[in-house]
Amino acid sequence: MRNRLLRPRHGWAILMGLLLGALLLLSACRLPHITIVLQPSASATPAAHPFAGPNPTFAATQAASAPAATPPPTPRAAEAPGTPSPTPSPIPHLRRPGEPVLSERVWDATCRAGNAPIVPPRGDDYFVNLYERPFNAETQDTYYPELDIRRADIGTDGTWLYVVLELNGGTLPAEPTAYGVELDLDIDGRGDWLLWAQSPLGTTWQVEGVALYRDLDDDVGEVRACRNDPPQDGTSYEDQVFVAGQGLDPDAAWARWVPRGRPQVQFALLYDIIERDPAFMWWVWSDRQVQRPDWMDYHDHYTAEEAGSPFPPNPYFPARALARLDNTCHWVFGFQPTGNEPCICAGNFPTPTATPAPTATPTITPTPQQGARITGVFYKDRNDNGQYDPGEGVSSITVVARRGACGSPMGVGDTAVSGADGSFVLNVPVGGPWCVMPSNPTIWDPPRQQVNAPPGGTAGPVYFRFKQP
Ligand SMILES: [Ca+2]
Ligand SMILES: [Ca+2]
Ligand SMILES: [Ca+2]
Ligand SMILES: [Ca+2]
Repeated sequence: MRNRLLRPRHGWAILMGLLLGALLLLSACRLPHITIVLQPSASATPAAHPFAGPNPTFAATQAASAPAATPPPTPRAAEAPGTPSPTPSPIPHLRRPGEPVLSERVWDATCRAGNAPIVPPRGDDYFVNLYERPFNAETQDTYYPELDIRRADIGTDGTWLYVVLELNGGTLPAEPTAYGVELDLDIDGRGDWLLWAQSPLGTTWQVEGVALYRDLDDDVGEVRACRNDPPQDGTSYEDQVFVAGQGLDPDAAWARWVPRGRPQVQFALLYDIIERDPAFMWWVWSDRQVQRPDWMDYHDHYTAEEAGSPFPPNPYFPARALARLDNTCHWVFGFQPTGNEPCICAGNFPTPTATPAPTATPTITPTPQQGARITGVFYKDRNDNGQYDPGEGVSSITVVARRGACGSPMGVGDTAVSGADGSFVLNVPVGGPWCVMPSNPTIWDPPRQQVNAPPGGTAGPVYFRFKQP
C-alpha cells in the first residue's frame, strides 16, 4: 500500500515540477516582451491638455489631425520656459506657410554702433515696458544689429497670420536668441498669446525652435497693464500649447530667417488658432538676455534699478538685467485706433511714408493734422531760485504723454527724450487733456503734469525740477 501510494505521489510531484518549470520558462521568455509592449502604449496615452477644456474646436482639430504616434507635449512643470528643444520633427505637415501677406506696420527706433556707451535715440521707457537696447549690459559698447528691430509688419492671407520683423543688419545669430510676437486679443494691454522662435532658424519655414504660449489667467502685465509692478507674483505665459510641431496642431506655428542686408525673421501662425480674430493688438520682440515668457512683462519682473537704464543721466544707468533686447510699442490689427487703446504706440499715428529712404534712420515725425504739441523742460535748479535758468537743463530723460487726466491716464500719445538743454517736444494725435509723465517720476517735482493741449496748437512749456537728494 505504502509503495503503491508513494509511487503515484512521486509521479505527481515530477509532473508538477515539470509544469512549474515550463511556466517559469514561458514567463521568463515573455517578461521582456511585456515590458517593451506596455511602456510605449502607456506613454502613448495623450496627456490631458488644458486646451481640450476651454476650446473644443481646437481639441477636435488636434484629435483629427494629429497622428496617433504624436507624443504628448513635454510636461510643462519640468520645462525651462522659453527654451523649446529643436528636436527633428517626424510629424507630417498638412499645411505650410507661403509668402507673407502684410497690411499693418509699426516702426521702431534703431541704434548705431559707435562711441560707448551706445545710447538709444528714443523708444526706450522701462515704465511702459518699451525697450531699445540692442547692445550689451553695463558697458553698452557692443551693438547687435541682428537684435535691433527696425520695423514690423502683420497681415493675413486668410489661412495664416504672418508677422515679419525687419532687423537693422547682422547675420543669423549663433548665440541663443529669441524673437517673439505678442497678441492682445481683448485689447486690454495684456498679451494673451506669445509666438516665440529661437535660433538657430533655417531659411525655410520650420516648426523646430518655434513655440506658442498662452496666458490662462489674464495676469500678463500683473496688477496694472502697461505699467511696472515688480515684484512679479503671477504666472504670465504659463501654458506652452505648441513646441516644435508638438501640441495644439502640428502645423500651428512656423518661423524662418530671411538673410538680406536688413534680415527678417518671419512668423506664420494658423489663423484658426486665434479663432480668426479680426481685430486685436500686437507687438514684437528680440531677446538674447532674458528669454523667459513666464517673466513677462519684464518691467513687472525687474525693478527699475535691476533693469537699469540706457540713458547716462538716469540714476539707474547703465542697462543691467534688461539689455540685449528690443521691442516695439503696441499697434493695431484690423481696426482704426482711437489713441485710447492701452499701451498704443506713440508716434505711429501719422502713416509713415510708404517707401522711406533705406539709408535714413526711420524717424517718424508725427505731424498730426488735428494734433497738438506739448513742450517742456527738465532741469536741475542749481542756483535754487525755483525756476529754470539757462544751463540747468537735464538731457536724455524719457517723457510720455498719456491721454486724459493724470488720475486716469490712458493710451500713450507720444514719447520723447529731452535734448542737451533739457527741453522736449511731445506731438500728440489730438487736442485735449494729456498727462505728461517722466520716466521715474519720483525724482521730479512735480512727478507728472496735466496739460490741456489746443487742437492744432502748442501747450507748455511744462517744467520738471530735479528733486535734490
Ligand atoms: Ca529697435
Ligand atoms: Ca489681453
Ligand atoms: Ca504691469
Ligand atoms: Ca498667466
